[in-house]
Amino acid sequence: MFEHVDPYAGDPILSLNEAFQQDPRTHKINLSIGIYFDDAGRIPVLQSVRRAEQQIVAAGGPKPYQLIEGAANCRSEVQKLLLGADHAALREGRVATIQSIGSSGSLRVGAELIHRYFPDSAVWVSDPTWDNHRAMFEGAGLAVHTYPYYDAAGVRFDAMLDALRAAPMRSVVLLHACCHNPTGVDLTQTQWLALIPLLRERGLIPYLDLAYQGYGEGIAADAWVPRAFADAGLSFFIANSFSKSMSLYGERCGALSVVCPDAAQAERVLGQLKFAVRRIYSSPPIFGGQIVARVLGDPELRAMWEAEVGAMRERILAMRKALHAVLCAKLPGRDFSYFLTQRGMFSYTGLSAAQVDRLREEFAVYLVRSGRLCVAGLNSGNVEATAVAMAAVMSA
Ligand code: KET
Repeated sequence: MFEHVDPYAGDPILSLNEAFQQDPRTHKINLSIGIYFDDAGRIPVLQSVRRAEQQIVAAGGPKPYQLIEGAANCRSEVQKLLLGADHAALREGRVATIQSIGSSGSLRVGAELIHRYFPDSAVWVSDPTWDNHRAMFEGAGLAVHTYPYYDAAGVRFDAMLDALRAAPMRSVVLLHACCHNPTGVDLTQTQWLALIPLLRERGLIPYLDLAYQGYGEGIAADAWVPRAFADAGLSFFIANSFSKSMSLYGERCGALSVVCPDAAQAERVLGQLKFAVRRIYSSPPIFGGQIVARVLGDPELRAMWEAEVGAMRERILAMRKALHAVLCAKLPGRDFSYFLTQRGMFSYTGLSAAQVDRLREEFAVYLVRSGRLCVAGLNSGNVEATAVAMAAVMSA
């Protein structure tokens, strides 16, 4: 019956994380998947989240189906989080938001809408990008191309603009709103502001992915791009995630927002997002959305959360410095300053796939084969060993 079914080739990130779990070596170090671990190597439960969970459990109540579009309190908190509480787009009711299954579910639902209503549009993703972007849009039936983004010399902004200028009108442009995955290198604000007129003139459809809010500079600062786009009057999609920012990975909570020209269009867009959701997974889970709504909406929990995200960001910065210091000591004369300047969870090390394989096989240090290293997996107990192993494969 199923002999013609192909074996699954595995996923470059998730399969590697599974291989790590099965590795019997006790000194193994997981720098593969984009998950924040604390200094003891555990996935933290944030205090703000724990308090919200306790309140929800104490309130009790039945578990009906969630609305197709998710909970109203969660959706409105998401809008305020992204655009700021008093943004004109919110007052004018022209943002369509659904609570979804992580930002992955959000990205995919947005892709469904694009496929249906912009059937001739292809998607342009950065080279490189998060591996799953291509798969997700192709899975929704869209063609996916790349625009130049980054090489060893840095962001290829002029080449990026040239490619986008040459893309057909109404092409979809996937952009990382902060903490670019995998490079850790974002456009500067000046570059973003130079991109906006091009997006507008070419009638391109910006699709922002905001998965690492709070890991760059701060909660509000990391929402600078969607706010700049909205201020400029662009219409755009934005998928955002609470996996990393609230350490809620397995609760699968994120959202998709579409900033529209007016309220009537936003209402139709929301309707078609609901239509897409109903046909794929019917409605989102309740619990994660209620945690998010409480943490964002309760002033005390909100302040606690922002402080906790700040501490995670600071710890990553400390690990960047520690890794940089040991590598500079081991391999003097080489430039490792990129560890200090790259932002967010990841460092793009420039290590080859062969070097990454050697790190895993010989030293039990796991990186993604693109050379992406999750700095948030480093801690005071493993950073030295990581640097020693990296120095060994780099000097071979
Ligand atoms: N966008 C980006 C840029 C991203 O890195 C991830 C996850 C997601 C979206 C999806 O997150 P969600 O939990 O669906 O809201 N990235 C990490 C995990 C993964 O690959 O699924 C990673 O890059 O390791």
